[in-house]
Amino acid sequence: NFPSQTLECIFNKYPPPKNPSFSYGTAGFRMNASKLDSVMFSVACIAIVRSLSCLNDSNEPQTIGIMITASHNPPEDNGVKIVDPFGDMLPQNWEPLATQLSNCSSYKDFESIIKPLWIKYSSNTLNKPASLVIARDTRESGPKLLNICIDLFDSLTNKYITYKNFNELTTPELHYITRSFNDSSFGIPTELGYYNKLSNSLLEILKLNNININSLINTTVDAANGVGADKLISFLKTSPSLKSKFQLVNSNTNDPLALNVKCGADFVKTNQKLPNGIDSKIASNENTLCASFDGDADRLVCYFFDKLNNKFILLDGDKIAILLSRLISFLISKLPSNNLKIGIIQTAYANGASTNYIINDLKLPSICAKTGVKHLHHEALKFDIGIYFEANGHGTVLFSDKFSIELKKFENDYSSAKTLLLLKDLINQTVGDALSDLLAVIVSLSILNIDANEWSNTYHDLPNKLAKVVVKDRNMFVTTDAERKLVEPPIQKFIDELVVNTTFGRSFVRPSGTEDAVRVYAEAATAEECQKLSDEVVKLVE
Ligand code: 16G
Ligand code: ZN
Repeated sequence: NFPSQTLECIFNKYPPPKNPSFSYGTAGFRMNASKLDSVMFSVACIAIVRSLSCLNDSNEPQTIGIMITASHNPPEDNGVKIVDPFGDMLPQNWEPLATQLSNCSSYKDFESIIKPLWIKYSSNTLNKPASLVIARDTRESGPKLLNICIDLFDSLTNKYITYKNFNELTTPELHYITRSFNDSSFGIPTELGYYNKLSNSLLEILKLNNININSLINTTVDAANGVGADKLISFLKTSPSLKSKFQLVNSNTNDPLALNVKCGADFVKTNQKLPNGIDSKIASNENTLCASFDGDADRLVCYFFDKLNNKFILLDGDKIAILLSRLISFLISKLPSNNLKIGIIQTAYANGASTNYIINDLKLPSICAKTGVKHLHHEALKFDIGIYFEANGHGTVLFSDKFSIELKKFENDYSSAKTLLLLKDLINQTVGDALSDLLAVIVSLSILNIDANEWSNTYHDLPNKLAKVVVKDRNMFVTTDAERKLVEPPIQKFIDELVVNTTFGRSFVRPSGTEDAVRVYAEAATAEECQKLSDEVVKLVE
């Protein structure tokens, strides 16, 4: 029961390059869009097999998602990743299969790998079809790449597969929809279902805490000229009462070449400056917060311009994690004692000042995970409330089943318990989500009764620098201790010596998972010391 002829026909329609060397990395496959045709076919096949391998209680294949995006990369790139039934990433032990299949240069090789798996898994499903959902961001190459998957899906009959094509979605919307297909208690698997879940929980939280919509901070959103722009507009159409609180800039999705150019979360975080379209006058308005999404709207950074000191102030993923933690700690403090485990998960890139604040002021456990959302997500699942953010703005808060059970005991007597339960609906439980995180930030400021300036003063970032070093072979760089220490090449003891001689010094070296380069992070008490440490570690790496 293996559709050999159909697969061979489509394989040959989108043949792989001569010596393929693709790799399913931190963010799936990602590269120049012109090279992705054969990869799309492989991914579609893996997604089918993955669906056949994940059965629900009735032994039916669960729904798997395929998202076509290259996030904050330049307009000419694209990429694709697979979303698992619960809305999380493809498990790591499936990644080698994805890599292996994409690197088959003949159909014969391809079939020799996929056929045994396809047959093995479909025999458990009593021949029920695989189930898939697929979407893309606004990139110019998106429709063509998506059609390669559709070409395959339509060539296979209903016996093999059922699927739904959502065309344009943000990455977090597709994660939400994938999960909702498999778990109806999570949500209605449509865009409208997603918008309603966000706005219903938001409006209910406001009502419960006696907050008038007009008193919320005004937000100017830079949508990176990406899919987040179209979706913010759609969201506000479904919740008109919120419309006046949002201003949208960089929303030109008709010009594919404008995507992520001089705007968006990555640009703002990397350059520590305002994006095109937001000048210092707008950004220094009192009671205004600026926010940037990235190209697929799974990352958020906030910021404003401090007119008094003529300074750009960034509120990055670390600051967002701390704000949400403050809100959660505040709400929990109003409840009778409970034994919910709260933890904050960061990566080595988290500013040392934020980690100190977590440990010394919030008195919460701080965990360091490897870079990449899947690693943080995995650690966050170990807590009843797991708050995870990368400094670059990708993150969310995961609430466990025990959290819901415990808080339901208090929900009739304590509005803070009810608010916490509603936060579980407001904050996307599957993956980082710029829109959902932004709403959570706005609510947090309002409930904690602080403005952006007070938020930024929670702690002060240590000066830091991220350098990129192009080396002969980045695979020679092997790390341990959540990427904070190098095992190979043997230069860690020299890095340690430099760090010890720097006030509040910290530095680490890790190979990039998305680019052919090595990254060097340095942090110190002053900008001068930081620059010196960075230069010296870079020299060791070169
Ligand atoms: C990917 C990751 C992002 C991480 C970045 C690091 C996901 C969905 N995306 O874009 O979270 O920060 O890689 O890139 O996990 P690097 O390895 O090149 O430094
Ligand atoms: Zn992204």
